[in-house]
Parts: sequence; C-alpha cells; structure tokens
Amino acid sequence: MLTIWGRLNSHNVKKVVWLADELGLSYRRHDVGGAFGMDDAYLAKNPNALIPTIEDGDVVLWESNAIVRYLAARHGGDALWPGDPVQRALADRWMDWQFSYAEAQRPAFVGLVRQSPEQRDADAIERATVACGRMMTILDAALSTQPWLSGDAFGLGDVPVGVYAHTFFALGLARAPVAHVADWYERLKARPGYAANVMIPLT
Ligand SMILES: N[C@@H](CCC(=O)N[C@@H](CS)C(=O)NCC(=O)O)C(=O)O
Repeated sequence: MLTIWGRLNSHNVKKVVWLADELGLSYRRHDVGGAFGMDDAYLAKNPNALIPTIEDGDVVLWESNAIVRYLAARHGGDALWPGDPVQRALADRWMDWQFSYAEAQRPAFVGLVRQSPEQRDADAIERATVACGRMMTILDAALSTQPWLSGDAFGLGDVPVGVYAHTFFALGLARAPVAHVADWYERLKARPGYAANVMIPLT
C-alpha cells in the first residue's frame, strides 16, 4: 500500500493526495510537518525536512511534482501523462510554471491565512495580489484555446496549478474577471478527489 507523509493543509501534499484519488489508489496518509513536526525516521526518508514524501513498495520519493509524475506513470499508464513528447511537454510546463505562481501567491496566502490582522503586511499582500492577477491572465489565455491545461483531457498539467487555483479563488485574489480560469475551476470542483482533498478550509 502507498504511504503518504504530510499534513493536508499543504499545497504540495494536496497535489499528491488528489492524484492518488484520481488514480484510485489505496493509501495511508500520516500528518507530518508544521505543528505536527518531523521525527528522525521521517528525516531519514526526506533530509530536506519538507513534505510531502511517499513510500510505494521499495520506492521512497520526495518533491511533490516528481511524486505526481511517478504515480501517474507507474499506476496510470498514459492516461494522465501522455507518452507523446509534445503533448507531455505542453502539459509539463504548467507543472513547472506552478512553482513561479506559488512564489507570487505566497505573501498573500501567508498574510491572509497564517498571520493575524496586526501582523499583516498590507503592501506585500497587495503586490502579491497584483502579481497573481497578472499570472492568471496567462492561464486564462491558455484556457481560452483548450479545455484543460493538459490539452483536450484532464491530466497532470492541471494538478499543481489546480491546487493553487483553489487558494486564488478562496482568498478572493481575482480582481479582474478570468472567465476561462473560473470555468476550469468549476470543472475541477466537480472532481471528487479535488473536492475532498483540495477544497478544504485554508489554514
Ligand atoms: N519543492 C518541494 C517543496 C516542499 C515544501 O516546501 N513543503 C512545505 C509545505 S507546502 C513544507 O514542507 N513546509 C515545512 C513544514 O510543513 O513543516 C515540493 O514540491 O515537494
């Protein structure tokens, strides 16, 4: 059975748990990180002292996007991560783009979710909101020409950005309409694995 370590309020853990549900995998998840801490046994598996980490048989793996790619390739065949190099690359780029987006969004997330009103840096939240809005117009343009970030069908390209899109909408960071992103988000919300694991209260 697959084991996943990481608290579920982490964006990077959500990706893995959601994908495991998309693939219909049985798994056990253990809360690690943040207030749950990390013991020596965990740090021996992941010396970065970060979450998530998985163990699948004799495979121990960290780095959320690498885990997502591994699970899809090992347990999903070509369905979510096509073998065709062009199709794969066009989806993959959104997985890497997500790390830039996460950097842009972090000050707004930390300020609005993890800090008290007294601790908040309003300028940093404002700059982050503007930066997120700019990046979301890029996503919106892409989703105006294809239904999914992965192309014609849902796939891995939709997973990392999909997790952050929930935070974007839940925090009310959308100042200008991004209709195609909003439509894609509605379709993500209809996926049971997304509803169960990604759309949880932000903490
Ligand atoms: N590039 C890494 C980043 C992992 C990461 O930064 N994880 C955060 C949570 S989202 C973490 O471990 N924070 C420390 C903690 O939770 O104790 C990945 O994608 O797995």
